[in-house]
Amino acid sequence: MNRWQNLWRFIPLFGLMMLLLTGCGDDRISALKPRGPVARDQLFLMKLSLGIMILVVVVVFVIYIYVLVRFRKKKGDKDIIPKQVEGSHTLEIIWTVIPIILLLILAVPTVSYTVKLAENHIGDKDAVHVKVTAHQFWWQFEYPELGIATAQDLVIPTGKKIAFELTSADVLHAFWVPSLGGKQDTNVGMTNVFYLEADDADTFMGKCAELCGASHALMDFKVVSKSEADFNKWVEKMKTPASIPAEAKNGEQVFKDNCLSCHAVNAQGLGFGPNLNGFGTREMVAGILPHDDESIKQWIKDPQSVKPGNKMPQVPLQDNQINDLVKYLNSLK
Ligand code: HEC
Ligand SMILES: [Cu+2]
Repeated sequence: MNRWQNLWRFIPLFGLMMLLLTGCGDDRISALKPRGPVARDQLFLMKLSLGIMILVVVVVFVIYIYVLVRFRKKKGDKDIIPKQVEGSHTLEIIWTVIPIILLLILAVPTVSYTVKLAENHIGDKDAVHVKVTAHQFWWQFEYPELGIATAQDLVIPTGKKIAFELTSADVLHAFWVPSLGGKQDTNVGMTNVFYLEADDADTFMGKCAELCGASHALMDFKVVSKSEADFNKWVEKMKTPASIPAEAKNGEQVFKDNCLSCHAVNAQGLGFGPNLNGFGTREMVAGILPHDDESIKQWIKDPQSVKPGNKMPQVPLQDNQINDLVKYLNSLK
């Protein structure tokens, strides 16, 4: 068996790796399964450029193989050099004009979509304005016109343009929700603008797409799209102070003594850490752990073991204080 035959045997392995490593198939985080108009436009551009490239490769290879076969050295051919052709106007025009046409087909939609997708919709009466601030390693979302702020779960209405204004509090990050489109960098001292839109109600996964430190790979967030009515209900809820049940009162005190310096728990407070208003309804804890009591305890006991290098300190607490905190945090709805 020769070298090449050995290589063929790896093809199924490469195929499998491609499927696994690209995360194919999850339509809550796939640019190939668009769930909104921006992602659809971007997928169209990908298909268009891929299509043109495949066309060029196929045509070149067909001509190449045809020439190899048609003009190969035949039995009896003497070692002669074929007739040399120099300067053919027809051929030169053909191979200049065809690429120009292909580039135009590619360039016109690409440039027009690039301009369209960078439109600034802040201030449109039909758009929702969201200010995104990326932090090592969490996401802060403010809705200036609605008077609310939240973190980790970005809640949006379906069928409306979400006009983003993006910046960073520390280093370069990038905001990416593959199902809805993107991505967009967040830079310190600068604001970038773009918009996204979701077709239907679902939860999409978001990622930081720019290496930003030890826990970059854990800097996940969620985009929760709701019907307009449900979104409005959510906004009202966020503005109404949570009613803390009696069994969570101890926890509230522990929180005030140890955590309030960094975490706001009101409608639009911003602090060193995420605003925890509405924390009880978040899909995840710290963006990556499943939302349950065990995860909350694990996070409070040792945040660094969950997200190495994050900025939340380990606060020395008794187990019963942590249990009280869990009750309190879950009552923030
Ligand atoms: C010095 C500031 C600071 C203090 C004090 C602090 N935290 Fe944090 N906390 C943070 C930061 C920063 C994060 C974001 C970490 C990340 O995800 O990178 C965070 C994240 C969290 C999260 C996850 C938020 C989410 O949306 O999933 C919870 C829950 C939390 N803290 C609870 C607490 C509790 C309870 C206390 C008090 C015992 C506390 N924190 C004290 C800074 C602080
Ligand atoms: Cu990041």
